[in-house]
Amino acid sequence: MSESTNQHTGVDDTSLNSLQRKLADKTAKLGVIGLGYVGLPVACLFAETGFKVVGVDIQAERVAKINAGISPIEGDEPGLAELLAQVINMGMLHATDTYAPLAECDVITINVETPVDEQHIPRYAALQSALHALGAVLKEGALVIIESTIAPGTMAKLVKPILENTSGKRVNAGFYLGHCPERVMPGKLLANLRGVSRVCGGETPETAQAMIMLYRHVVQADLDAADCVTAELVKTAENAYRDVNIAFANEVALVCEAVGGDVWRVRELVNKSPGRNMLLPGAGVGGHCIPKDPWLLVYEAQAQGVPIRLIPAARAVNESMPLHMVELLDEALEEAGKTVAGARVLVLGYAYLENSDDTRNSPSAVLVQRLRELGAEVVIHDPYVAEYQGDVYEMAQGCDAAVVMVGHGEYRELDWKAIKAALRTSVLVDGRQVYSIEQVASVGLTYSALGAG
Ligand code: SAJ
Repeated sequence: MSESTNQHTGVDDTSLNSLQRKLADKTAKLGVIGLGYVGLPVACLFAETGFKVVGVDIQAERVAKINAGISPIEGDEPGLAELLAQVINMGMLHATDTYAPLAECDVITINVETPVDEQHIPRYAALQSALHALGAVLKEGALVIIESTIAPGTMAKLVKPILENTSGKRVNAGFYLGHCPERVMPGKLLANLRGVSRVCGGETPETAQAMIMLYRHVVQADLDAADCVTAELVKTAENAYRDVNIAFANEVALVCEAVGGDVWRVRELVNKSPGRNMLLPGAGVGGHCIPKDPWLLVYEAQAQGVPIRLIPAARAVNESMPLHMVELLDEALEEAGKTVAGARVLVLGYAYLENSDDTRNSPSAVLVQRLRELGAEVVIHDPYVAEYQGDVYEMAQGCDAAVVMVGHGEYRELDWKAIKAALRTSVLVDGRQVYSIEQVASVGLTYSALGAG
């Protein structure tokens, strides 16, 4: 057996050894498929460290903007626009809407959307399309890394077979394969890519080591070697963990309402107990990953008939919270002699997260739809979402209630005397503990807070 034969696979690792050398001296050519809010910063960071990077995206206008050094990513992403302009001007990054240039790439990451549908089934059309197109041009000995979040089992059952069948190469021989799930957050894309640890799941331990060599150029945090299924499990479990814990806080809030407690005070005192960290109850759970990843985590196990109960139940609790806000509003309006039907309601916050303009899976959308179904007139304000910006005091004019759905900083500074003066009926429903009862009682508002009985 020659010295470069791999004792795990019995395959000559020459290509992996040469790839590792190219990763060490940054002569490896990188490809990034999917130039969205994950792929674009990934491409920029590797280009900044000295790799030649080609980015591929199916949206021609996005490709054109990127090649002009203009970031297509909405929202405030510190440093991204400047970094993109820099790497484009240096000629280290080039974007294209064709896969042909990937034929020269030694490493290709795939960063495309991996949504679940209404029935919580993963929909991998974008991933499958990228894999088929990549397989057709895949270079001998190239390393393919899936960065998108995927259900445990997907690398083995979907990614590997498609790449082998479309490239005619065998994994660990004609190409190498790994999964390094991204851990980015809107508003902190570059900071997270540089500063948050990552799991490098390789088809073989040697592949995982090659991945670590690549990411070490960008990531100043732990890079943990693992196999692919572990990497799939870690990313989906970490977000399911958060979702279940938010659901726990939400259910304690419902208990507090029923028995006359204040969940915010309860949470504060619970968290004084060693090893407790109760999260924040709230008007709902939105965003691009927390509502989706729990379903990816449990998909394969459920398909095999394993009784999975807690994680779906937590999803149901969190999905019910915007509707619970409608119930709180209904009770508060009734106290003021009004009904939801015919009421004019000011919704404060449409983004899914405080101080963000991201509206993906926004709980406010669920609340607004329900209010309209019940015959209310809805006025939406959000200082970060362009279509809902405006003078909140003017928007409060003639409304019967204000409902706080998002804890934007601006809402913590509102002049409630002025809001009360503008409101037709003085009702405030607070879904994010933006106010204290003392603050609002002093201005004579009928105040209803999530989790305060
Ligand atoms: N939320 C609550 N209560 C909480 C925390 C969040 O109701 O205690 C709600 C938020 O209002 C929002 C939703 O949940 O609607 C999601 O909030 P999030 O803070 O989890 O923010 P995300 O969706 O951006 O989650 C990301 C995730 N990061 C990655 O997937 C890489 C998540 O794993 C992180 O834990 C989270 O950021 C974070 O810690 O900020």
